[in-house]
Amino acid sequence: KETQTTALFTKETKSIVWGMQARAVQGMLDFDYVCSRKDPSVVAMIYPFVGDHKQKFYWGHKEILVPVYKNMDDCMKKHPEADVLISFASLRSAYESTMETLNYKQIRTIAIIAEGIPENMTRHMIHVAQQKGVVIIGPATVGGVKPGCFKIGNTGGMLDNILASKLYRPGSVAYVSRSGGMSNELNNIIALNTDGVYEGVAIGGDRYPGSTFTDHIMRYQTDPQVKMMVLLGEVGGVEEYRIVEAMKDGRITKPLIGWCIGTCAKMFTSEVQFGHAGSCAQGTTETADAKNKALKDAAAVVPRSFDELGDAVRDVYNKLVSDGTIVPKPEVAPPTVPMDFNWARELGLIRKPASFMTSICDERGQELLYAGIPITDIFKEDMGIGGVLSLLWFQRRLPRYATKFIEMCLMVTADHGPAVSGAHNTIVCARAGKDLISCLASGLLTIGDRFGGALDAAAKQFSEAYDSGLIPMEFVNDMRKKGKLIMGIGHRVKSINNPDMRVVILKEYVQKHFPCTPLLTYALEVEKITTSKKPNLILNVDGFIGVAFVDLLKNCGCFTREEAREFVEMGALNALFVLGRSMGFIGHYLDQKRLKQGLYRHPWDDISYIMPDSVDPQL
Ligand code: Q5B
Repeated sequence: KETQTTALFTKETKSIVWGMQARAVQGMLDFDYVCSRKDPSVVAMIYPFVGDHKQKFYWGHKEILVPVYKNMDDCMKKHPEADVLISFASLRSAYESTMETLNYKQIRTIAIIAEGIPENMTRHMIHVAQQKGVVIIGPATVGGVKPGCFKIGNTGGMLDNILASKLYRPGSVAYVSRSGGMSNELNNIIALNTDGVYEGVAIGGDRYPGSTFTDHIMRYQTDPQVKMMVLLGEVGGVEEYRIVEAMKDGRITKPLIGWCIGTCAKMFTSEVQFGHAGSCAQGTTETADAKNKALKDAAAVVPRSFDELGDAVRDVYNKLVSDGTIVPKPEVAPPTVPMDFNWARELGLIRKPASFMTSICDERGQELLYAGIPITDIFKEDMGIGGVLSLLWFQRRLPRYATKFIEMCLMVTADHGPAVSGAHNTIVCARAGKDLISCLASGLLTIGDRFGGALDAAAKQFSEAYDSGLIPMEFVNDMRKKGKLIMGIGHRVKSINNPDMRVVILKEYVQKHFPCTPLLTYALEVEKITTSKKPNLILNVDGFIGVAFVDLLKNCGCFTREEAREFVEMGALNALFVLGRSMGFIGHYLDQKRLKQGLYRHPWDDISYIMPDSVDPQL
């Protein structure tokens, strides 16, 4: 049954796009703009998986917002002016959403892009659409285009292609094809050989297309603007014979150039199924050769091969120009649409300095890279957390003794009980009901010069003293004179009588494995002097890691002296304590939650309340 159709699209056509197809929508809006349409052809989108919102698009240079609706009903009610629905629904949801669309009288044309919809469902959709007088284009199609008026989704390709095929203004030639890809080829052939395309529809490659060759050719026959028609059929099916009949019985009177692709099928020894579901000859009448012959017999212009299609189109066009049927119009340049930034960059037309620079990690490729090393190699080489840290923090593949030292630093600083200031704050915060990140942050924010954050300052003070040639005693005296504490010296509970085993472990390792330890030796001399004054003025864990790390940076052979200095300046050494102690703080947070500890309130008897003796009566 042929669907009675008139003009499907005009310069005022408004459509709704089903699916989050931002690129296709932008392509439609760019097409509208080069066609000098007054308004965008896409008024709304439907996307059931996200709530109602707006999507940003370009209208020429300007940014515009297109509403996106979760429910079709809301969308239809808000946009009664839309009479086309372009469905990018998947093959699983296309049937359901099309059936829902058919409930809305405002929609007169539905383009279904999905390929692979079960044939029984397609037939039912077509049946209901025909009853309601709705034209379906597709399934399994790119859609169609009416130059100067409207384009469905991705039809016509990118903007440069649309401009090259002059689809921004109408010509005199209307075509219908099955294939979307071949319709692009037709746009090009027609633009090269005539005054251009008036309208083109790709009905889709399924065995049961929603609208047929005949539906569209008959529309073109009745449209006075169409002066000649092109039919690009293909092997399989009998649709082309309906055109043959219409030509024979005089319903088609306009010149028609026809070609069925797939003539090469005869070169195969067995039956050939081409790309489309419907492109397989079920008998000799369905072969491309048979259909080409029938078209020719019915007085269609049929070239000898597809290669000669352009020549055939040009010959017919020239005749129509010379007999006055077609009067070519003067060309008017279309408005310029700014090129999409990403596309321009891909073409190498523009360059822009990046706002961000990064040199430690690259996740863009097939595999994640840490400082250029693929993550699989990091595991293959068993680089461990010390290796990862050396890549991400120092951009170096440090020697094994160094990465092991980093791991030891993280291990010894991981925790030092609930009484230290950072852990205490984490615990208080956890007991106030806060979340993990807040509690961790509260602990981390406590790290500073006095608690856990003396590594960098110790490294700097000791290095400066050592590099300026001060002997340890001069350094200690100098600091006392200045009234400054030596960073990395002193501990609240550890002393020479109660040595800090963390420092003992690290010292043994460093003295055994590091190539040389001049700064550590210097710091140990300083410790001898300070502990002779007070036994708790030991080289503490912060101080030890600080000076040992300077020895590592300066003597491992991986850094220049300036790089070594810069890492200390940047705070890389305190970072070791921060990272290590984060493990402990998280542990304390989890511990408090596990122990179901309630809100902490400090006892009054542990607070000295010191009020001013009396309030000054003058005040
Ligand atoms: N005096 C750490 O002080 C502490 C002196 C000094 C010269 C010094 C203090 C200090 C520098 C910063 C530092 C990291 C506050 C410590 C850490 C991680 C931890 C923590 C844990 C963990 C301890 C008594 C007398 C006074 C002072 C003099 C003290 N320090 N002189 N240079 N550095 N150090 N921080 O015991 O004549 O009597 O007036 O600030 O390295 O945070 O476990 O707890 O893993 O979590 O309270 O290990 O040393 O000593 O202030 O009462 O001073 O010694 O001038 O002399 P104390 P104070 P005087 S590791």
